[in-house]
Amino acid sequence: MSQIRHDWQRAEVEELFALPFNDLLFRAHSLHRQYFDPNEVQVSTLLSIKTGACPEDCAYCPQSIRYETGLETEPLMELDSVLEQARAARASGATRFCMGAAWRSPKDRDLPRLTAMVKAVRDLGLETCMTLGMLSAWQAEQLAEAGLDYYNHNLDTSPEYYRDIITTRLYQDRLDTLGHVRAAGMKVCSGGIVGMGEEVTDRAGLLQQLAILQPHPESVPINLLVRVAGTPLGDQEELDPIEFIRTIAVARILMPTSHVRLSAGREEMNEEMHALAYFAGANSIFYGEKLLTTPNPRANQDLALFSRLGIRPEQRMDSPQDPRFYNAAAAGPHISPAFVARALKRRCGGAHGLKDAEGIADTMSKRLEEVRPATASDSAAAAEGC
Ligand code: SAM
Ligand code: DTB
Ligand code: SF4
Repeated sequence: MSQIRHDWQRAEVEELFALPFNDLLFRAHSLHRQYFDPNEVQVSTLLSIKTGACPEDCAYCPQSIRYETGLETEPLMELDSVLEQARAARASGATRFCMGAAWRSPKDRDLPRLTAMVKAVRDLGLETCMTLGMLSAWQAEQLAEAGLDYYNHNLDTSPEYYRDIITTRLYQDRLDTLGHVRAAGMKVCSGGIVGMGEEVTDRAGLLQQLAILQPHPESVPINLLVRVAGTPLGDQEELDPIEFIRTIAVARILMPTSHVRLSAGREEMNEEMHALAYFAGANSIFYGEKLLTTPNPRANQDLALFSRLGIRPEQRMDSPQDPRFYNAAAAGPHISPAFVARALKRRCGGAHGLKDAEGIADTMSKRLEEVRPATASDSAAAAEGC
């Protein structure tokens, strides 16, 4: 049976959670080595481009207008200030810059400012990611056209536990946004939060929902709840760290070709727990001293641990300046025609139609299902298109 499955049942996922810890970690780590260099971790930096006063009621979130968290609100940042932060992130070694806004969804009139940010950050040679709330199909297309690489939108928890956490938008609204992102040809970043008082079955339900998406999200952030005073979950009991590591391992098994990101909550994790998470299959982190509004370990702390563990920060391989621009490993487990069409446009000018793109995307995706990591022939196959 293929290791890349989209038909996971909740009961099967629960069985994985119930495995003896060593068996679970062995299985996760073995798969991890088949698809990734186990000594590489991707590093992304986050910036809050619009802070606080969000109308939604997400029970975990310090940025909801409904909770007294003492947060200072800030309107949408100016382009120059965003660029200043992006340059600093690049200088400290980040390869992806993720911009987050405390919105239910962006207004159509915000799009010109947002697309200008995407273009300018891209021009610095950074991969771009945004998380702005729900998107319409048109908004997703605008962002994709500007060159946005990833869109982050989390399912957060299982469909059943969801209603205990958020009442102002539906689970289906989130799935619809992910559909628009995918249809526009962007890579999907979607994960959730653990430690919100959910049961194991909810952690299994969250991961199962992500794993039945076709293709899987290229990036899967696993956040450990940051308990912020003033939010309804401010006094939530701490999650057993072993359960957290199990969640990472199960995510790795269900989505072997995705980057699994050790996201919020790292301030609460010691170095041993970080090391265990990397062994279980985490291969991406948010890097830099702040997440959106809460603290994160300092970059030099992460680098010092990388050095002790022999881990290298992953280098990006899909820059238009890079000869490996078409490297399939960087494009994700599934290459959409829209992704290839945009790549062809940037690389070869407007000489190719969607038909060329469809053929190339198909060949590359098939090869990726068969062989990992991507080989030089992936690049060669794609280069035939030029
Ligand atoms: N407003 C947009 C949205 O909700 O889609 C984008 C920003 S929102 C802060 C992005 C994600 O951050 C949420 O979906 C949630 O998973 C995560 N998050 C927010 N507060 C958190 C907390 N206290 N602990 C862990 N994760 C959190
Ligand atoms: C994600 O999954 N985690 C990040 C990012 N996507 C946007 C956000 C974490 C936020 C933690 C709370 C805060 O700093 O406000
Ligand atoms: Fe708003 Fe996003 Fe926070 Fe929910 S998670 S309250 S949508 S900023």
